[in-house]
Amino acid sequence: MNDNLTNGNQIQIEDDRTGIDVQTLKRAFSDNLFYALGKFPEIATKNDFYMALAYTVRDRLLRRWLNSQETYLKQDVKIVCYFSAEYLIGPQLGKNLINLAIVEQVRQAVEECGLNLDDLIEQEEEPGLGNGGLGRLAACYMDSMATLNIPAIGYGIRYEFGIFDQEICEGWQVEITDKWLRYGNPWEIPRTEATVEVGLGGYTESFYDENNRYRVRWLPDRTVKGVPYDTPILGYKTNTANTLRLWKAEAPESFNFQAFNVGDYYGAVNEKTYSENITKVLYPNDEPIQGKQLRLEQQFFFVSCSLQDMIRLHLATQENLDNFGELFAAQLNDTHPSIGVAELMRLLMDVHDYEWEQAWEITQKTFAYTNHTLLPEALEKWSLGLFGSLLPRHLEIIYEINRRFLHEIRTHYPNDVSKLSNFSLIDETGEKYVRMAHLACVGSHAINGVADLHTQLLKQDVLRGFYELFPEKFTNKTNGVTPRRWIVLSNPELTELITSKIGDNWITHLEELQQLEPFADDPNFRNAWRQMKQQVKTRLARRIEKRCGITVDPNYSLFDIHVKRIHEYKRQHLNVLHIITLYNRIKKNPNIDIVPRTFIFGGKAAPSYFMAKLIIKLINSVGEVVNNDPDVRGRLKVVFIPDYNVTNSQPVYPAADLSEQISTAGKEASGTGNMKFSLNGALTIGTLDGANVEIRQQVGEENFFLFGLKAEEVSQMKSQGYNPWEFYSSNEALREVIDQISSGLFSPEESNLFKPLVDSLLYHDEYMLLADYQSYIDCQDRVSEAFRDWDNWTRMSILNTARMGIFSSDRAIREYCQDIWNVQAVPVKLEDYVQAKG
Ligand code: CR1
Repeated sequence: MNDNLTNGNQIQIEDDRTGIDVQTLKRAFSDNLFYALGKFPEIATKNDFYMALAYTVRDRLLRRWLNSQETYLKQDVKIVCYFSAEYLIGPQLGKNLINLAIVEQVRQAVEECGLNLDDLIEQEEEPGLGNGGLGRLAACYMDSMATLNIPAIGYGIRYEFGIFDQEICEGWQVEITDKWLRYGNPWEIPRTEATVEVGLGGYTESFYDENNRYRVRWLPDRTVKGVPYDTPILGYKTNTANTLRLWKAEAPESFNFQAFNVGDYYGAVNEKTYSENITKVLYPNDEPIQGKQLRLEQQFFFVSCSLQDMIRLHLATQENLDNFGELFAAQLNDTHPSIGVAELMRLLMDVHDYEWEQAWEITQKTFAYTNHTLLPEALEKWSLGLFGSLLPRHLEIIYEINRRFLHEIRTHYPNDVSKLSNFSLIDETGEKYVRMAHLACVGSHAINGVADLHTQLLKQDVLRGFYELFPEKFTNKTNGVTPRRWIVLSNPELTELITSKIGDNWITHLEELQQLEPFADDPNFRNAWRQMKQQVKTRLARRIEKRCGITVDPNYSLFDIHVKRIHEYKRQHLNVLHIITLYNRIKKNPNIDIVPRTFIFGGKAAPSYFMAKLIIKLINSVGEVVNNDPDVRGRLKVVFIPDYNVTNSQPVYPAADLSEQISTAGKEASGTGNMKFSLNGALTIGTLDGANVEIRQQVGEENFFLFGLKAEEVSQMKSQGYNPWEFYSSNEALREVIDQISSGLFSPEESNLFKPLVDSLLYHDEYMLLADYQSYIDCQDRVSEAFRDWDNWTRMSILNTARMGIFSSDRAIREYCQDIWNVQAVPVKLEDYVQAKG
């Protein structure tokens, strides 16, 4: 062994930590159990075994990780910095085994130790550091960037408590604190040496520096330490391992000695708690929370930590920050990190002596902004009072950005004063607010939506003015999902079937799924496909039995699945109206010939979102009646899978026959679950909303079940004065369903339970359920008819998978690299830190 620790290239690491043959893996596993966990097999818990295996796998990532960081540092490469307040990376063990290509060896190694790999994989508690689509998208993008050898850092927040765990009690959602760090997190490494400080509050003062230049400094009244925790993100069968760097807030000193000296012991400890609160908990809302100081503190905290970190990295090899924007591309994942625009300006001017013009140029060159929502209530804004008291210097900078921007507006539209208030970064229509989307738009060189329709609507509507002003900044980047997690890991049966026909190149070149198309006409392949589907449906059926105690039939019943956050615009309750409609048909004619269906729901409701929680209760109440009515004879089953998260979603997508994507047109920015389903061979019933539009184009309209109003019809009908009551009173089946809900048929103990929901449908129906009801029912009838023809259904299912290749996150990342980031792939060579044994 060479002990030279001074020269990085010479460091040697035990090859028990890198070897990937079964015997070495076995030895390493026992070693980790003993030395890292202090256990031997006889007294080890399942979690000890999981941890020992996780450490064994982590060891095998580290060389690639260190090599990647070293490569980036040495070569002045441009690095993507993804700024996201949320990451839903899901469980890491299974994914890393696949990316390292050591699944089979590890399976055998643990088997020889008397353990089962799938059990150990299931043991992992996922980091639920996000709410839904936006956080999961960030995780898919991290995976694709590593797989494509794109240098990248994901910056975010290490919430101590992620999204709450959901339990269902008597049909209601109950929230349980997510203590995901309880048993330790084997995937992260704290990098305390890279700790930074972040200021908050206080005031600013101006002064003249030694060169007699006018300067401003910020004198915060609090500082918080940001400690980075790094997780390696390895690409698929490549040496690139990028970093997910999440910041934890800590008090600057573990004790405020001054306070201690004067005897205020509790006050001192209190301050520590106060600082650490910043990264304590994820806001469990999938739309922004207005006016919560802690939320703004979270956003500023992680953005400031990250920008300081980037500047430190930059100055390690560069003389100054002039070329900062040439070496970093910072992507703002929604407006949550958009305070970064003002913070980079501050760091450049107040800390690094840049003049406004140059600082602004660097800032705009560095940032780009992705919008993820069209819901007007979801546009982030902060009241001036709150903003100014927390970030006084940033407010000044925003005023100056605004002054200069509005000057341009005046020149551009000399005769239109209304433009000023429309464009202003400050909303002055009532109480005054900082408009974060406006800040993101002016501070970025590129702005994008996440599906064709969404980008169009941004241009026409939400960001219309900005589009008129700088059309060249706008592009569309349709979302994508990673085939590694969403096919290879989640659906081994499908993976094997596809690979048996077209090889395995599709895993990194998803367009190659096209080669499956001819097999859609091959009866043998269709048979194999159908059997595969049956197998994964059986797998899910067993879970449902175990988890919910409900028996469902994977053989003849159509699995009709609706999983996503619970939200009125996503219209889970429209699905319920269909279930009740079918139930009524059976009640009227118990011998009716009906296609059996299993309705599967899953998703969390924001804890303060009353209507969403009532929808969960409605689903479960309807299930209670339908599942237990002897007339139904098991032909309809309703299941609510509790605690929908990445882990629990993985067995769900593969088992779907039908994917419910039924949001009100114009409301869902893209959707990504829609892609996961169709890639796994589900057919979609959907509106022309978000990426559904493009999915339908790809798979062909004959292989997609379309219904409902189009986005422009929705706005038209709204502007003409939509009256849901007309639909209610003129449609008998609909009226019956609504009346049953309001009469308490599904809530015998409390007949008024669902009144708020019924009233909101009858008197407002913001999301047009009643207008779309008949079209939805008719479409569902077509689905049932189509399902009777199993052979043709299977054909359509194959064609869905075969034609979905463009929805890979690899494709999306390539587009970001070319059109927005101007970043190239940098292959990483595996440096030989380790001397092979023997
Ligand atoms: C959108 O609602 C989209 C994801 C990822 C969500 C969903 O349609 O697929 O973003 N938006 O782009 C969101 O979470 C906070 O906003």
